Amino acid sequence: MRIIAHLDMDAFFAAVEERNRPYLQGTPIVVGSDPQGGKGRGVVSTATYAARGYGIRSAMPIRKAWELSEEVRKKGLPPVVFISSEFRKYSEVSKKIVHIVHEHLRETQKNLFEMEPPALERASVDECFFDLSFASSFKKARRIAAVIKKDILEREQLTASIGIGPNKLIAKIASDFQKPNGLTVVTPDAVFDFLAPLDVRKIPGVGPKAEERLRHLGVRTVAHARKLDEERLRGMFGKWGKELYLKFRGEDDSPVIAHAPPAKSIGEQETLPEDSLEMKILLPYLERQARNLARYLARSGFKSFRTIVLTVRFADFETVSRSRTLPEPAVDAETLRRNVTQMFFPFLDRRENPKRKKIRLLGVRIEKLLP
Ligand code: TTP
Ligand code: MG
Repeated sequence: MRIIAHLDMDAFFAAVEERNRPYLQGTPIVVGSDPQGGKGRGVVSTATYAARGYGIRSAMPIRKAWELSEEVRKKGLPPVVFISSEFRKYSEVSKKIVHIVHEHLRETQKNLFEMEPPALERASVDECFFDLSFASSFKKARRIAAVIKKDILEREQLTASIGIGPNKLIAKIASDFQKPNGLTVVTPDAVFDFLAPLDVRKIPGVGPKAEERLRHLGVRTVAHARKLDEERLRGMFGKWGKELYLKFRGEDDSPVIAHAPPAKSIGEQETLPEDSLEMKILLPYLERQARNLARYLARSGFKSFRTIVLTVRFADFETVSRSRTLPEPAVDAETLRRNVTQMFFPFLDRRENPKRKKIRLLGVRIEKLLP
């Protein structure tokens, strides 16, 4: 029997900022780009649960969050504190959390069996899957998860939500089920009923488009969706239809991959304060991104890169990426800067920009990283 856990930190970036500033305890906090008094152009990364009470959500335009905050301020409620995101800081905390989980798994397992350390897979900056099958019962697995949560709270003053189920799919949905600070266990015999009332959007992979198409057929919940047979789903979604058919029934046999391959690419992107088509304004952004990436590369476990990807988003949101693979691996900021600049020039004229549209966002990524 497999027992899989999924851990996801609560309001992660915002929770880290709140923890670091005890005087903000309980105040609504939004982490994201600078709202610039309601003129900012970026988006919300995340918000504390207090700020979510105002209707603020991840990926919402920062300007909208500002407006919501102004509205509540007029009603006499505490306004939102806006903080700029600092990814490196959260990434450091993320490492500590993973370390705590690892420690527990090693410890618990040693007490039980003296076996190899169990599998832990980092799924994103604030979530990981780990295999608790060695506990051999869901009851014991729950106890281990509770201890991990308690330890994260004591050592990092942060809350996590954990879901436990017979596979990754159920564990992931379960961790989201009682957020924040939740612990939800779904035993194999409970899987079918657990999923039935959920909105189809709760199934990982079902995004707004798939939701829309299902809604067209009057399908909202997983129970509804089970009325569609495999054939029908394949007709609608192609190969993915079969996977969906299984997911609606809570079936998933994907493994927890202990050593997820290290990031194959690193990148930065920025929304400009104002749309522009002026080289003088645009180039410094790319140059800074190139410098940052080269610096980051030097500190990561990687030594060199071979492929450079430039992303340009125009004012009308059309987004174009161009990549270039170098004849041999490079290491330095100067090579990166030179290539990015060359790749960028065609966007200033007819070659890549026949309508001479202004540019809204610029990004640089490096790939084919070598250790
Ligand atoms: P999530 O785990 O999706 O969100 P969360 O941890 O803030 O809140 P919760 O899990 O309690 O619902 O994402 C983890 C972090 O990733 C989040 O803190 C900030 C970042 N993030 C973005 O930058 N943009 C986004 O659109 C999302 C969803 C997350
Ligand atoms: Mg989270």
